[in-house]
Amino acid sequence: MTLDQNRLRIALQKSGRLSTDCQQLLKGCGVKLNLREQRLIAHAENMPLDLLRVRDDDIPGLVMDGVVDLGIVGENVLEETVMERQATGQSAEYSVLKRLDFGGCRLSLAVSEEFDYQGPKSLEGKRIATSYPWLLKRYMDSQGVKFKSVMLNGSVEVAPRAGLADAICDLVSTGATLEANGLVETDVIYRSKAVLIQSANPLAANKQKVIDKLLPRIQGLQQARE
Ligand code: PRT
Ligand code: ZN
Repeated sequence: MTLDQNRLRIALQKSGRLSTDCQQLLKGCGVKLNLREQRLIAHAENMPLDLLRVRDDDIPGLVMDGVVDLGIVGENVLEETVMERQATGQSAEYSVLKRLDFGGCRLSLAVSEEFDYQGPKSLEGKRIATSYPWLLKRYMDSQGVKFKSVMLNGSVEVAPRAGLADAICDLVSTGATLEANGLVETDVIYRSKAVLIQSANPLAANKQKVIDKLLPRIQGLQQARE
């Protein structure tokens, strides 16, 4: 199966915290999907729409490079990708079609319970483990604090205990993970929700029609949930 240029292409997280909500959203919009196969691409049965199911980290780039028309991704991943791409001279254009009502979380600094934290200045020259080096740098720059970032794509919360870092900058929702690791949340540096984004490339009229049908339905679903 390949992507058909005449069908609206949407990139979604294949499996993870956003995937169930994304599937529910499409289902609620009346999109009939055949997701039983663990395939990269899924066709909608009742409208000209295809899903590309990938890792969430790949979604902003696929939209910005115009490989897909739309994508659903956390603002945290989106904003991090924008900063990284801008810094490396790649295009980082897109537009937000809709902020969604799921995937809520915050990106926060946290230190161990024993750390005598007196504000961001306490982290001057310290090592901070994170998967979001650009968002972290923007915040620390705004506070005028120099630090060393330790890039980890997983197990960020164990970094202080393992002696890899003095603090962490990680996503938090309930706070249970921080607590279980003896960490205390100190600064919220970014608040995030899932967003529906669109490529900056001009869209064919037949694809725009599909979007015009979906958007009011998403609006209606969200209103009903409020
Ligand atoms: O495989 P793939 O790369 O697609 O997935 P992933 O593992 O990178 O991402 P995933 O599925 O964990 O998260 C996808 C998106 O969900 C994130 O980018 C956020 O936008 C959003 N989201 C919402 C969260 C959380 N809440 C969240 N709590 N993403 C991660 N977490 C993690 C956090 O990193 C920490 O490990 O959950 C833990 C903390 O949770 P609490 O409840 O203990 O505070
Ligand atoms: Zn990811």
